[in-house]
Amino acid sequence: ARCSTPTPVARVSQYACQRRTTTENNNKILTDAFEVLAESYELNQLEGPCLAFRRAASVLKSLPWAVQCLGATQGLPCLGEHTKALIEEILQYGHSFEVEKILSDERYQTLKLFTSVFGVGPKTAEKWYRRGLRSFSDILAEPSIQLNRMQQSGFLHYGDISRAVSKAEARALGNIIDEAVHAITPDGILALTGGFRRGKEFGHDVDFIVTTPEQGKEETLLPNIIDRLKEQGILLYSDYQTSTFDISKLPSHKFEAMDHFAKCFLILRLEGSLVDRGLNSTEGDSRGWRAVRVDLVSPPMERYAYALLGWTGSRQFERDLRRFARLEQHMLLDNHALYDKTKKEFLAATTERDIFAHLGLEYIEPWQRNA
Ligand code: TTP
Ligand code: MN
Ligand code: MN
Ligand code: MN
Repeated sequence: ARCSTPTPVARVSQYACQRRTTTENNNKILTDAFEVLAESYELNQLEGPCLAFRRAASVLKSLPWAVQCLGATQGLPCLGEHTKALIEEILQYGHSFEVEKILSDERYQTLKLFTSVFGVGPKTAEKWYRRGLRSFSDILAEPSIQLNRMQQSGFLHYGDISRAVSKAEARALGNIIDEAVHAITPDGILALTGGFRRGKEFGHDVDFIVTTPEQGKEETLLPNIIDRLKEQGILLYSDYQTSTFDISKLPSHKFEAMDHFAKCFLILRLEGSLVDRGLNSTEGDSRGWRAVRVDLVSPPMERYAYALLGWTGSRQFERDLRRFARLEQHMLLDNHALYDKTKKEFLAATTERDIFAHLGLEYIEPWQRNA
């Protein structure tokens, strides 16, 4: 097929942190296909090919135009032979045989189902699959399986927490957390982060940063918030992790490792009219609440900018910020700090703009980080 290649604009960077990616995706058919492959590799714990497909998807997400012929992808970074073959196949037939095969694969379907439960990762899913388990009822009926507390809550609230959270619901939760923070400390600071800060309409959870300007006081903030939510009767699950933050440590280049700030993974009961009861009606359930996943992280104030940048995402944007820092600037970046290996010093920052400037990057707004 012939098609005109778009007039070459500026070179597209291989780093997501040098691209502007809004929530508008002009190449969803292609990126959805790449993401199925990435997911399949991830479920099989093959990190390399998984990342290759995530990178390819991320590049196409940043394009202000739809790819209509293979020629149009010429000069784009991160697209290998495999991805190009997929693009060609999808442009020609509307779908990919390889992707369809994965989607109908029993192992893929089962691992995806199992990992959709809060607290179940690829390793646990794999273990259950190898034992011949194929459904939730198989798992729940298996006496030798000991679910941990997180997984128990995951099953208990499965219907609610696998349903997308809306912006309005995120706002309502923001009000609840804001009220709690300020009741505990009047000068407390609350910031929405994660996907909703990037302007997404829906999320799988709601992420907040909470802190206070008083040095050290942030340490007790989360336990106090949790107590308060419990007293209000809206705490359905809480996994609180104390800070293991060590200021003398160099930033970790490994992105997938969790950061060391105090944080908690919660399930909250959200009351009120915002709940879409339509989806519950088949259960004959007219309850006026839903369960929602909420993440809170509490960095010390002097690390606020790094924590905000790290928790705003997207994951691909974060990966590339770190990769860019390491490979292009000889610096180490993580959620806590930025270290210049040439100067052998940590670089302080009070805003995200400071960090982009340290890295020699143009500032990218949160809503342009949907890489
Ligand atoms: P998520 O909430 O997983 O993702 P999201 O908000 O981008 O998308 P969704 O709508 O599906 O919720 O993570 C938000 C960011 O937080 C992500 O960039 C990774 C970061 N993060 C850390 O840096 N450290 C952590 O320990 C965790 C749990 C998340
Ligand atoms: Mn989130
Ligand atoms: Mn997510
Ligand atoms: Mn989260």
